[in-house]
Amino acid sequence: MLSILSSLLFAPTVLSHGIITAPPSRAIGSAITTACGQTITNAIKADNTSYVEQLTKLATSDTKFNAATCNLYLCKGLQYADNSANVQTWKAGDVVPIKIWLRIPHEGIANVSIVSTKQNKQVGEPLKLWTKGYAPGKTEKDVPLEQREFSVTVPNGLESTCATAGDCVLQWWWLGTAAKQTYESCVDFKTAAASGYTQERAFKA
Ligand SMILES: *[C@@H]1O[C@H](CO)[C@@H](O)[C@H](O)[C@H]1NC(C)=O
Ligand SMILES: *[C@@H]1O[C@H](CO)[C@@H](O)[C@H](O)[C@H]1NC(C)=O
Ligand SMILES: [Cu+2]
Repeated sequence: MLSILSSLLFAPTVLSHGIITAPPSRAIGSAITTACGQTITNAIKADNTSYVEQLTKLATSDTKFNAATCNLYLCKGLQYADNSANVQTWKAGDVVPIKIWLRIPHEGIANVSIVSTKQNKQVGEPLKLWTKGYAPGKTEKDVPLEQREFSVTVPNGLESTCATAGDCVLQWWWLGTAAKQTYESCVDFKTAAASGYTQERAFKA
């Protein structure tokens, strides 16, 4: 009982917990303030590894928060317009190394997926999926390295869906199941024509 109480009392609330550091992930700018209001911008500025539930709570206190333009459950509301200088260009078969700064672990589930931003819908299967045991322990060192540094392979079939920058993101999504905290971090990318891939396949075959 006492331990439950103290863990509630001392649960970290402000300085939380994870973000993609490579490739460059979405950051704040003027567009998120327009879309989400100053309170959300300030919160992400203070801690860009914070969790979505904290932001949704803060949003209720800001009359400038607009759910129609700010979906906190997609890239934490971070906007393409603030990140158009950081668009990666990938083609099917590319192997993309990803690095995550996981400040404070909360054991749970996670995945890395391509998400179409207009519908906030996953495109295809997750590129990485942890159905349990993601981010265990108390400090970053407790989290297995392969959960923080790994590669994904760009799948086939994104050639038209993700040809235009801003239409798709690679999203890292993590839910601390006991903490009930959701983390999201997004990389903007567009796909290049897949002709090179086809040739390479034909050559190897
Ligand atoms: C997140 O914040 C850290 C400082 O705490 C900074 O070094 C890093 O560039 C920021 N990353 C993004 C994507 O905002
Ligand atoms: C994968 O991540 C998405 C967010 O991008 C989330 O909505 C979905 O529930 C996750 N799926 C699994 C199986 O973890
Ligand atoms: Cu936490």
